[in-house]
Amino acid sequence: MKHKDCVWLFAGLVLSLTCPAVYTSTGAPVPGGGAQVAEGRLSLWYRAPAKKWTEALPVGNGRLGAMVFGGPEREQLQLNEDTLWAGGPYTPDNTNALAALPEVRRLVFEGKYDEAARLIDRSMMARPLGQMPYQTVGDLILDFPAAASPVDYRRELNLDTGIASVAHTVNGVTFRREVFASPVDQVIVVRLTADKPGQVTFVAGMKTPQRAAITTEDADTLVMRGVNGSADGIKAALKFEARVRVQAQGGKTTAGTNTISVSGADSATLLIAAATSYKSFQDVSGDPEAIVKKQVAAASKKPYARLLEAHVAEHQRLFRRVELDLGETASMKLPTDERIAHFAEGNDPQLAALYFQFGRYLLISSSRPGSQPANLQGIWNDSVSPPWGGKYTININTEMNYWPAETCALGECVEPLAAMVMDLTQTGARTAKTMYNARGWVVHHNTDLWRAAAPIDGSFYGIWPLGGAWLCQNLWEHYLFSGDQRYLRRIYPAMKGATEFFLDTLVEEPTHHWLVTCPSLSPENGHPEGHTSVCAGPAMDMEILRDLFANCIQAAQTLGVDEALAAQIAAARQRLAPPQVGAAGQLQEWLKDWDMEPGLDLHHRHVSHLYALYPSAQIDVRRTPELAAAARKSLEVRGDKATGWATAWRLNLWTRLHDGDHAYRIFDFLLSPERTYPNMFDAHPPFQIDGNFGGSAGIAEMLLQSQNGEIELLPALPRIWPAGSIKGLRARGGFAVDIQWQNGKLSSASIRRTTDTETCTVRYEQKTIALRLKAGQAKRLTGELEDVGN
Ligand code: FUC
Repeated sequence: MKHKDCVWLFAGLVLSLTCPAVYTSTGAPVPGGGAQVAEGRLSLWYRAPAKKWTEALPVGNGRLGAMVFGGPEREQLQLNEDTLWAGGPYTPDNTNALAALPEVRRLVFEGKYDEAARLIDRSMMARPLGQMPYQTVGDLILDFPAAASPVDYRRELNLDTGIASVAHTVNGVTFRREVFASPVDQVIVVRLTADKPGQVTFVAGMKTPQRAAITTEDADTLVMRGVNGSADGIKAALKFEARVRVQAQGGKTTAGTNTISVSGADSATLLIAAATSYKSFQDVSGDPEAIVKKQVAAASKKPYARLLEAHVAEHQRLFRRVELDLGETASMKLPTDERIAHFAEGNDPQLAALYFQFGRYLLISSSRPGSQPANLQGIWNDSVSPPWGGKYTININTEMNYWPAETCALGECVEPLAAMVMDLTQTGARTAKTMYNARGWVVHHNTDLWRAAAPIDGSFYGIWPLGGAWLCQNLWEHYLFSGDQRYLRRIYPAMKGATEFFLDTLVEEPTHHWLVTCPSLSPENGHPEGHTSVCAGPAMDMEILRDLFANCIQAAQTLGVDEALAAQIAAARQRLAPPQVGAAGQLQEWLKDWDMEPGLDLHHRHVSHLYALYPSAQIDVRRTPELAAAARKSLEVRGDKATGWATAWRLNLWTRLHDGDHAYRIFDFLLSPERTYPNMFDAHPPFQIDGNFGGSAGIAEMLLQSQNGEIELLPALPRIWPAGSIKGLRARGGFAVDIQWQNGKLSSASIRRTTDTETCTVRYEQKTIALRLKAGQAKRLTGELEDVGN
C-alpha cells in the first residue's frame, strides 16, 4: 500500500469514529511557525519544491510581489512591482468615432447589426486596438551548494503571518528560509538560517526578460536597472530598478560582476526593493534609483526580528478580522495539493475554510492603500505579455476581485480601486468628449496602468460603455459598509460624471420608446441576428444604470447637493428598458427575446443579465419572486461549469437564490484540480485571480447577506457544513457579525455596531428582530433570535 493510501485509510477511520467531523475552535495562530502552522489550519504546504509557477507560493505587500519556488539547491523568487507595465502615457481615443455614431445607431435600430459592427470596427475602436500589458521584473536566483538528497523537506505559506517558508535537512543540518513582503518597510525580506553555525553558503544573482543591466555595488548589493517594454506601437517610457542587499552574519561576502557570494555564514538576510519611474498615468518622471536606495538603506538599519514583527503585526491587523471554522477532519493533515486533488470526495471542510482565507490573503497582498488595484493576476505575473495583458478587464473581472472586500472586512483594500476610478474620470472624460461629445466620463471593457478608456479588441468585445458605471457600484458598496461620508464626498464626482455620460448618450429605442444604450453589447456574448454582439440596451446595461442612477440620487441627497440633477436622473431612470421575462421563462439577456435561439452559446461563461441578482440586489427571492424565478431559469440553462471566474459568479448567484446545496456543488468544482492549481491560484485556465476572490465572496454570501436592509444569517448554508462558526464578517450599515450553527441550524449570533448606524434588522429564516445598538455595542442572539444582551 502506498503512503497516500495509508493516510486515506486513517482518514476514513477517524471519520467513521467521529462522524460527521471533529469540530474544534480555530485557536490563536502563532506568528512565524509553531503548532498552528504544523497543524496546517492556516497554511498551504507541500512536500516538494515548485516545478511550475502555479505551484510556487505568492507573497505580496500590495505593491511588491514574489512567487517563491523553494528548491533546496536553487531558490527562485519571481518578482513583481505593480507599476511595471509596458508603454507610457497614451491617448487611444478614435477621433472618427463621433462622426460615425449616428450611422451606427441607425444601423443597430434597423437591425443591421453586422453592418453596424463593421462601421464600429472601422471608425470607433481605440488606436492601438489593444492596451498595455503588466510585466514581470524578473527573478532573484539563489544557488546553494549541491546537496545529497535533502530530507524532511517542507514548503509552506502561512496565511496568518504572510510568510512563505522552506525547511529541509542536509547531512544533519536543518536549513530554513523565510520570505515575506513587508507593507511597512516596502521591501521583500528573505531570511536564510541553519541550525549549525557557518553553514549558510550561496550565490545570489538575477535574471530578467526586460532590457536591463545587472551589476553589483558596495560588495553586498545586486542592482538591476532597466526599462519597460514597448507594446502595440506605444513606446516604453518607464525606467525601473530592483536592488537586493545581502546582509550575512559571519562568513565571507564577495561581489562578482553580477553576483553576490556568501560562504560559511551563520545566517543571512536579503532585502529586495523595486520601483519604477511611474508617478501617475500622465507622469513618468519618478526616480526609481532614489526610491529603492532609500528603502534598502532604511530596512538595513533594522534587525530581522523587527522587520518581521512589523510585517506580521500589519498583516494580522487585516487578516485576523475574520475567522471561519467549518469543521476539521484528518484530511487536513495532508499537503495542500493532495487535498485539492481529493476535495470532491467531500470530507475536507477545512480546505474550504482555507480557500476562503486564501482569497482574503490574496486581496491583502495585492491591493493596499497606495498600491495599484489587483489586476487579472493580482500582482503576480512572470511574463512580459501575460494572458489578456494581465490588465483590468472591467466587464466582470476587476469588479469580482473586490467582491469579498467589504463582506470579509477588508474595506481598506478597495482604496486602490477608488484611486483608479478617480484617474479614469480624467482619461474617461477625454474619451467621452472625443467619441460621444458627452459630459462626464466613460470607460469601456478594459483599462490599464495608463487608464486608457476607449473600446479595444474589436467591436465584439469592446464597444461596451458600462465599465466605469459598474466600477462605481464597487465604490458605492464601500460607502454602504463604512458609512464614511468623507469618502462619499470624494467618490461622488465619479458617480455624477458616470451618470452624466449616460444622461447625454442614452437614446430612445423605436419599439417601446425606452431609453437604452446604443451601441453596446451583452459582455462578449454574440446574439442570433448576425455574427456580432453589437446591439442596443442589453439587460445588464439597464441593470447597472438602475443602480448607478439610484445611488447617485441617494448620494446627492446625503451630501445635500445637485437637487435639480437628481430629479433629471430620476426621470431618466423611469424610462430605462425594464427587466423582461422571455418565452422560456428566463430573464432576457437582450431587449429582444433572443436567449434560446438556435446557434447561441447557451452555456456562455458570462452571465451578465444576472448582475441584477448578484452583485446587485435588484432581483430578490422575497421582494421580486417572479424575476428571481426567471433568473433561476437563466442560470439553469447556462449550467454550473464554466471558466474560473464564471464558476465563481454562478456560485454567488445561487447563494442569492438561497440554494446553499447548489452553490456548494459549484464551489466543489471551483476547488477541483480543473479550476484550482496546486498553489490554490484560480485556473480560468490559465491563472486568473478573480475566481479566488469570487470564491471567497461566495462562501461569505452563503453565511451572511445584507443587501435587503436586513442582516440575514445563514441564507444559503449547504448541508455539507452542518456545524461551524464565522467571526467578523461585515454587513451593510456597518455591523460586524459572528455566527455559530449546529445541526444545520443557527445556534447563536452576535452583532456589533461599527459605524453611526444605530439600528438594524436581523433575519434568520422566517424570523426577524430589530436591534438598537450604542456606538461599539455588540448584542448576542440565540438561535431563536432572542436578544440575550451584550
Ligand atoms: C473576459 C472574459 C475572459 C477572460 C478575460 C480576461 O474577456 O470573457 O474569459 O476572463 O476577460
